[in-house]
Order: sequence, then structure tokens, then C-alpha cells
Amino acid sequence: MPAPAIWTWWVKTSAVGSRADKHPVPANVRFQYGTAGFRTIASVLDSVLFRVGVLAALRSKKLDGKTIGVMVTASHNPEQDNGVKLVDPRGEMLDTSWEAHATTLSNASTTDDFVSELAKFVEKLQIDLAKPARVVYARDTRPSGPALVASLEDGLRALGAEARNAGVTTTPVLHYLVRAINTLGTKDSYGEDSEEGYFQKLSSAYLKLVAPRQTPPPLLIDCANGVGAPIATRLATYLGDRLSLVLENTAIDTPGALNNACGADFVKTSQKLPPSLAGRLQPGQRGCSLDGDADRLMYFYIDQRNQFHMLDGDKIAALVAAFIVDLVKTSGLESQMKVGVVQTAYANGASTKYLTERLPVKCVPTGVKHLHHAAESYNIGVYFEANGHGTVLFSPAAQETLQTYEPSTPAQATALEHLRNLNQLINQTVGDALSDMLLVEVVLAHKAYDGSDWDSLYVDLPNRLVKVVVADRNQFKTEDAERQLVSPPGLQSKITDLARRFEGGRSFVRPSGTEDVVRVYAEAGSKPQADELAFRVAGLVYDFAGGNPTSRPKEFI
Ligand code: 16G
Ligand code: MG
Repeated sequence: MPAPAIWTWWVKTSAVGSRADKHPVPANVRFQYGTAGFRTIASVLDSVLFRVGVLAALRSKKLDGKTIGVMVTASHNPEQDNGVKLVDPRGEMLDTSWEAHATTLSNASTTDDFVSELAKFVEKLQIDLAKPARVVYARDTRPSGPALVASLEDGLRALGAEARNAGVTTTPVLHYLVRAINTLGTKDSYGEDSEEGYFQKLSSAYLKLVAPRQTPPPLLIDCANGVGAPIATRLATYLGDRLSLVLENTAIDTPGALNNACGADFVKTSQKLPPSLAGRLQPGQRGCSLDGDADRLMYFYIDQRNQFHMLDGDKIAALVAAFIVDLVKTSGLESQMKVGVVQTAYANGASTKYLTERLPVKCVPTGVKHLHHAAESYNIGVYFEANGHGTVLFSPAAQETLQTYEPSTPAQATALEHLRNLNQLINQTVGDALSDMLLVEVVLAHKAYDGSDWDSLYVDLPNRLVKVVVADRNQFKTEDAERQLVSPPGLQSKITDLARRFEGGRSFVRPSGTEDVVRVYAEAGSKPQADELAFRVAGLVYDFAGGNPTSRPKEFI
């Protein structure tokens, strides 16, 4: 269907067409707005950033001039990658219905195609171009960031958007800013719309929560040589001597250092201490790793025998959910506040068992937007992915109750005050490694736990994650929150049969949303068994995906 002439005319006569010419689409690349936005090798992203600038401005116009966020980051990916994602006015991920629009616009191969797609899009969504557009944007520390931000700015300029540059900061700070800007001066005000406002909000809640507690020993933070380093440095000044932070892996200007053998993803996937921390983390001391944009958190410690122990997103969920449930009970709010937990299929079976014995637990597909959405159905919804991304959401009704509830005993009053402060401490827009870290520190201080007390809440089932490279990962389709494969036909029953033969065996297969691979997860009663189950399922995946038996990887027994 040809685009309506009026829109084509508008787009052409505005600056869009001529500016788009300066950002040609590379040949033979197909872009996709996936779970975490666009993410790929930075050198092909120029046109995508320009078009995302245009799209962000249109999203703002569509939402009556509300401020939209744009974050330029590739999170835990290697340094040569970059990416971009949009943030909706409440600081949450872009509405999923716009993901497909983002993909279509990014793949229009010429300026004419782009202009024509844009015209169709504006018409279809009835976007009033006379409305104002407001966008706030930031980037992480990647060397490719400044050039990509310049392309983004060109897209914003093309639509005459009012743009605010939040500089180099973490993904969660950008999400915070979006919500703060859009709620400024309203009864839902989220805080001052600045980095200072963010630090003030978090640190003052933290200081109140730990006021009567002992100051813990220093906490070591692996900053993944990323943007968490400068932001944690500033946070430390607000915490003073109530929490001393020892920052490691802060080399943001060293080429190739970002996420390299360090950071939350390294810790989770290798289940090891980053080699750079050997000798830096003392036995018994608490340590944690951020990822490259500081929205994931992994805790760990080494014991007196120098054994490494990882405390992942599941352990964080267990610690935090149990603490909140206790506070809700003690405050006398149990009948009014339903607390629940959301996990994915990657949650360790032992964590699910521990949590299910204490409160309602839901399982949803991988990706923050699914968890976030499901957590909104509780009054207090705790969600964490095993990889360390997560937060706690207080529903509007719960926030109202916290404000108006009249406690009848001093114990109830104290618990209520703690819940109010947690509501301030937790960045509820998205998982935030630094906010989550303060949350964990609060619970540890209240419980007088060290790493090993926390670790002993439950014992992880041995597990293994393996990736399989296949010709076409799109042939893998799942249901039941990714726990069952429906395609390729016949594969699921083979996986189920195999898993049954292992004590405590559980395995599932899903296509990755961020890499061109299929992921296999397996759990079993012992580590060798978990490894064997994972590799045998990987072998099945390889065969069903049309792999050549002679080139089957040898570990896929
Ligand atoms: C992205 C998701 C994360 C998910 C991961 C899975 C967001 C902001 N991030 O990093 O939630 O766990 O992808 O990756 O949604 P995979 O699909 O490659 O396994
Ligand atoms: Mg991240």
C-alpha cells in the first residue's frame, strides 16, 4: 500500500530524508530489536542509532510529549559490541508493540524506503507530529559510544526533539531519570531528576535502614571495568563510613578491559572468581560483580579453605523475599499485602523449592519485560533472574497502604518504617546492581549474616549451561515459560526421557534472544551428572537441528 502523500511530503520536506542519507544502512546486515534492544558489533550500528533517535522522538510525540529514554550500551557483551534500547515514560522497557516497528524501520535499506516506512508508521499510529518530543539519553563507557551518540543526536535533531544528554552513566540511572523527569512535581514524584537525586534517594534510605546496625566489614566491588566504576565511586561518598566500598576492575580507559574475565556475566557463567580478584578478596569477605552497564549483580565469597561460593540472582531473591515477608508479617499488613516472587526456568530448582515453601512463585519466559510485568500482579513483587538482574516492585496500592497504615505497636511501627524505606531504596524501574547491592547489605546487616550464613539458606543443585550453534535457531519454539519445546517436533519427548534417567534431572532448551545460538540448561544430583545431561541434550539438539554427525562436537556424547 503506498504511503499517504501528505506524510511522505512531510517526511521528505522535514530534515529526516537529508539527514538519513548521512547514515546509510550497511549491506547484508539484518537488525532486530530483541529482549534488550538492538545489540551487535558497534561498527554496523550508525544507521540504527540515527533511526532510533527518530523513533524515540515519535514515541514521545505519541505519548503527548512525555520524556522517553535512550540508553546506548551492550551491557555484558565484549567491548567491540554496542547496542541501544528505548525506555518508556515510567522508566520501564519499551512497550513490546513498538519492538516490531523499531525492527522494520532499522531494516529499510535505502533512505527512500525508510522515509516511506516512516510515513506509513506515522499514519498507522496516528501520531500527531505537531506534538512536542522530549528525549533523555546516556551511554556506557564503550569507545564506540561517542560516535553512536552523535548519530542518535542527528536523529533527534531531524525531528526537532528537545534532547537532554545524561552523559556517561549506568542503565538503571537512565531509567531512574526518565521516571523522575516524568513525575517531577506530581504526587508520584520519583526523586530529583539528576544523578545527585538518585544518589540522595538511595543513600538516605540506606542510612536510615542500617542506622541501628553495626557497620559491616568493607565490601569489594568488581566494576567489570565499566560505567559502574565512576558511579559506584560517587555513591561511596554518599555512604560515608556506614559502608566502605573497595572498588576493583575500574580501568574504564584500558582498551579491551571491559567485561573481560570479570563482571557479573563472567562470574555467573564460569562460576569462578575473576582472576583479577585473586588475593584481593580475603577469606570470609563479601564481594560482588556488576556487569558492563551495572544492571546485574552477583555476590560471592571465598571460605577459609579458599573455596569460591557464588550468590547469584536466585540467592538474592531468596534473601530479599524472606526478609520482606517477615517485615510484612511483623507490621501487621499480612492480610493486605500479597508478596510474590517471579523467576525464569533458569532459577535453580533448590531456590524454587525454598521460595515456594514461603510464598507464591511464578515462572515466566526469560527477559526483564516478562518478569517485570508478572511482578506487577503482586502488591510486592520480587523478581530476579539467576543471572543477577532483578528488583522489587511495590504496587501503587501497596505504596498507598504504606503511607496510610496506622501501626498499633512499636514493633509494627518499626517494620512499617523499614518497608517505607525499602520502597525508596529499591530502584523499581528496572534491575539496578547498585540499588540491589544496598538492599542485600541492608538484609545482611539486619540478619547479622555473613556470606556463608546467606549461602546456607539452601544448597544449589549442580547445574550446567551449554550453547549449541545451529543453522537456524528460529526453528526452536517453546511453551510453558520456555520449559517445553514444541518445535522441532519429537525433540522434547527425547529430552524428557533422558532427564528422567538422571537423579533430580531437569533440562530445557531455548533459542537465545541475544546470540545466534540455542541454550541448553541441565540440573542433576551431582556436578558430573549435570554436565553429562547437558551435553547429551546438546547432542540431541545438534542432531535435530540438522547437524552433520561427523562434525558433532566431541563433548556432545
Ligand atoms: C538480555 C535480557 C535478560 C536476559 C538475557 C537472556 C533485558 C534487559 N535483558 O540480557 O533479561 O536474561 O537477555 O539472554 O531484557 P539470552 O536470550 O541470550 O539467553
Ligand atoms: Mg546489563
